[in-house]
Parts: sequence; structure tokens; C-alpha cells
Amino acid sequence: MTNSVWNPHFETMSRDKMRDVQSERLRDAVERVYYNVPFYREKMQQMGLGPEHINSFDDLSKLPFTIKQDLRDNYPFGLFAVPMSEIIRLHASSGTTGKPTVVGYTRHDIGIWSEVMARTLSAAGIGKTDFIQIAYGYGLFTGGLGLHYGGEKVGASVIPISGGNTKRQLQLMRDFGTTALACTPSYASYLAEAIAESGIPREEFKLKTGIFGAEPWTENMRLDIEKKLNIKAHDIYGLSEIIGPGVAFECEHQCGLHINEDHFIPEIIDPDTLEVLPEGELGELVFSTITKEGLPIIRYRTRDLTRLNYEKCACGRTLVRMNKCTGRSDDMLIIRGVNLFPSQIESILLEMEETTPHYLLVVDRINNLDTLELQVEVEDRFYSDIISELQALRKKIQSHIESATGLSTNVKLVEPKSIKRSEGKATRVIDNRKIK
Ligand code: DLL
Repeated sequence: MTNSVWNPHFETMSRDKMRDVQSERLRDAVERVYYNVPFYREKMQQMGLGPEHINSFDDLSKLPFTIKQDLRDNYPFGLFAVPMSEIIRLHASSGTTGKPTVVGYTRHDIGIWSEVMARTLSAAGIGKTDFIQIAYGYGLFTGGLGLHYGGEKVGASVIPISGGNTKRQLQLMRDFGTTALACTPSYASYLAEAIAESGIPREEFKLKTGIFGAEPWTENMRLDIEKKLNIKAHDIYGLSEIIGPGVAFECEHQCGLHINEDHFIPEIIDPDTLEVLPEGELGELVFSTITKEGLPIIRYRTRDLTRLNYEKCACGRTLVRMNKCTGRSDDMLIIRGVNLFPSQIESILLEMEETTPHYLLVVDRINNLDTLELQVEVEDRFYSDIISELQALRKKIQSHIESATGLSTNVKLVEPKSIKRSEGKATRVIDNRKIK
């Protein structure tokens, strides 16, 4: 059976028509950023560009790029294109150092977000008769509330349980008759094992579909989750800067993620030369939002590596598809769905007088859950033989990291000068998870 298409008008539009829609919306978006966001106006003026130079989709590549650092430099609200009185929601995600990346939505933007999430859930076969258990984190992270609004829009019964508390997840999953599970793939995998260990027979669960994303996962991991949970597992992709989840989604054919390109225009560039690459080539994904009001973004460099496929899909959708993303062109790690830059850890260590910036992060996946170990050198004068002193220091570092990043770490204090020095680029991360 084919799952329903939420918005056939846009999701099955011909390429020519889609280009017309994109061209018109792009013109409008460029005008809005030019007149309302000093950052874009200055950048465009430096390049000798005005809104009159952007007439169609083909002019997109003339426009300047936006990077995460630009959001940081304009922290918190400097890139917003509307007065704060129009902003009805704020979310935030990790930046490369202390400051988070802040995003804002108008009522119209929340409407777009609900629409693209409704498309996402319909493509996974979720509708009015479903119970969707949302085990993505609620809060500043966009996962929980993004799925929540989409779930309500398709008329499903939404269970806003948020992440964690595995025992309660299983209890509600069984007692409420959850049919759809939304969480990170690693948590889905963990829940699958918890179900097996609970001894509750599979027949007591009504689960049939999963909406998993926010971190890279392989085809093998999909097969494993599908087998263990006896469901169909769909990949969903998104990022806060563009809208949150809902940027791209898999249909029942699971052959690439359809991009909601009537709202977010994708391009693939070479991350070194910044040139747009021909169709089908592997490169860095770049998005321009063409309908968003609060934080319109032009040519945002996601750092995610993938390729695009413009062929019509067997589901009937014509929306361009992106391959599953497995890599990034920067050093950002995703640990239990939380984005982490090694530089965040470095700045915390530099702020503490007891530690040196010589450290190593060891990431692993144990029982399907990511683990993070931080090995860090202690300043000579703080290195002590008294175990309780070192314990207290470990705890202090752990709590600083947790409050800055939301991540729990296993901190290992090591003797001064014991971490291998490098003559070139320092190795800060050993990632033992086999994601690629
Ligand atoms: O992770 C939004 C989201 C929530 C997507 C729930 C899907 C489900 P950020 O915290 O801003 O937003 O992180 C965005 O996460 O640039 C990718 O590197 C990575 N990412 C997100 N989805 C996928 C996926 C949310 N399906 C960053 N596969 C992105 C691989 C993903 N990586």
C-alpha cells in the first residue's frame, strides 16, 4: 500500500513548475533579507548585488553563503528579519563554542514547520488512527516540538513523553498502543533491546513505524532496528537553522530523503572551492529558506555531505531526494543526538585553572548507546596523590561539561604530559562507532 501524500500539489509538482515556485519565492526572500537584515544587506552590497539581480532560481549561486559562525556573531537575534513582537518561538542548538545558535519562528513559520512535518509523517504512513510516541527531547532542541506539531496536524494521538526513562517508554508504548515511535536511531536501537530484555511478548506492542533522525545511521542499523522492532524505519533529516526536523523525509520506498524544496532550496557545493557541483555529485549540502519569516537564511552551509537525485520516485513524489548523510565536512560530533564540537570542550578546559587544553575525546557505542570519555591532563600543581581530591576535580569537570553541553561524560584525569603531542593537527577525537 502506498502511504498518503499530504500535499500532492507541491509534492508531485513538475520540475518546471517547481522552478517557477522557487524563483518567485526566492525573489521575495532575497528582498526581505536585503531590507530587513543588515548582515545580508552589507554582504550583498560588498558583492555589488541588489535584490534586482536575483530574478530566478538560476541566480541563486550569485548570493553569499551563511555559516554557523554568522549566527554566533549575531547572537542572539541579530539575523532575525522581523521585530521580536512577531516571534512566537525560540529554539537553540550548540554552537562551536559557548554560545548556542538561536533560531526564531513567527506564527507563519510554525505553520510551515507543521506542514512539512505533516508531509514527513504521512510519508511514513502516520495518520488519524495512529498513536505517536515522541521520544525526541522536548525543549530548546527542535526534535520534540517539531514532531509534536506535525503529529497533531495529521490528527494522530500525540504522546509527548520526551527522551529517556526507558521503563516508562515501554510501559506507555504497550498500554497506550503506540503505533509510531519518533526518536534518534540509537535510542530506537536501545529501546529494541530493552523490549527484548523486558520479556514482554512482541504481540503486546502495536508498533509499526519509526521516524528516526537527528544523527547519522547506516543501512545496517536500519535493518537491525527493523528486524528487532518488527517495524518500518524511516530516516528524517533537518537542522535548527533551516527549521528543525522536516527539511527532508523518507517515503515507504526508503531510497533517499525527499527535500521539501518548495520551502528549502538545496544545492551541493564543493566544500573547498565553494563551487556548485553538477547533479548527482557528492559534496556539501547548502540550503536557502524561501518562505520563512523569522530567520530567513540564504545559502546556509550545513557541513553535511551527500548527493541529490532529481529522478521521480516510485511513490509519485517529484521532490528532489538527498542520500542518507553519513559524513560532515567539519569536526562536529553527534552524541546521543546532541551536537558537540571539540572546541566546546576545549574552551571549558581553558576556563578551568586545574586543567590543561591537552585532551582526547573517545567516542564509542556500547549497547547501542553512545558513550563519551574525556581524557584530560591536569595542571602539574593540581595533580595530587590524594584520590578524593582528584575525584572532586573529575566531578567538577563533568558538571561543567554537562551544564554547557547537556552531555554526560566519563572524565579520566591523566598525568601532565601524558597525552600524545602532535606535530601537525592534533588528534582530539577517536570515534570508535562504526557509523560510516
Ligand atoms: O537534529 C533536527 C532534527 C530533529 C532532525 C529530529 C531529525 C529529527 P540540529 O540539532 O540543529 O537539528 O542538528 C542538525 O544533525 O546538520 C546533521 O549533521 C545531523 N542530522 C540531523 N538529521 C540527520 C539524519 C536536528 N537523518 C544536524 N542523518 C545536521 C544524519 C542528521 N545526520
